[in-house]
Amino acid sequence: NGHGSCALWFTGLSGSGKSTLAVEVERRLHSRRVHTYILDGDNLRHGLSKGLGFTPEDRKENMRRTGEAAKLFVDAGIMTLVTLISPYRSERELVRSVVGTDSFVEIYVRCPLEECERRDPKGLYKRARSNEISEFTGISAPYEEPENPELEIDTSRLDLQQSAGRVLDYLKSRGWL
Ligand code: GGZ
Repeated sequence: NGHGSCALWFTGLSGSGKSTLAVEVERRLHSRRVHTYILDGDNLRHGLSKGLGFTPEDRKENMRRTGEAAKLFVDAGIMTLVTLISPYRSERELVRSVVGTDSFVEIYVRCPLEECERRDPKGLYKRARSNEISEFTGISAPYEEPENPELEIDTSRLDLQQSAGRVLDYLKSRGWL
C-alpha cells in the first residue's frame, strides 16, 4: 500500500516518549506537506473516551474507540498518529485489523520501566508506588510487549532526532513518503 495513508500506532509505557516522538514525527511530516492528525490517549480521555478509566475493560474500549477513529482518519487520507499505552497484545491485533493490516504500523516505543520512572514527568509513578493510583501500567497493571512490531524504538538509547529519523526512514521504505 504505497498509496493512501496509514496509521502510526505508538504503544509503550507511560513516560516512554510516545507523545514527544509523535509530535516530532508530525513536525517532520508537515515540512513535507503531509496532512496529519494526532490521536493522543491522554487527550481522548477528555472527549471520545470520556468516562473510561483504567480497568482492563475500559482500556480495551478505549483502544477500540480509538482504532475506529483512526480508521476514519486513514480513510480520509490523513496520516494518523496514535499515542496510546495500548497494553494488550490482542487488542492491538484487533485495531490492526480494523484499520487494515496494510495501512497499520505498530511502533513499540521501548523504554525500561526504571527510566520511565526516573523521568516521571507528571509524578504518576511516584503516586502509583505509594498506592494513590491503582492499576498503573508497569507497576500494578500489565504491559504486554509487542512481539512483531513494524518498528521498535528505544528512547533510552536514541535521542529524539534519531528516533524520529527511524520512523521517517520506515515510511520512506514502505513508499508512504
Ligand atoms: C496508566 C495512567 C493511569 C493508569 C492515568 N495507568 O503518560 P500520561 O499519563 O500522560 O498518559 C497516560 C495516560 C494513559 O492513557 P491511555 O489511554 O494511553 O492508556 S490505555 O491505552 O491503557 O487505555 C498516563 C495517564 O493516562 N494515566 N492513570 N492507571 N496510565
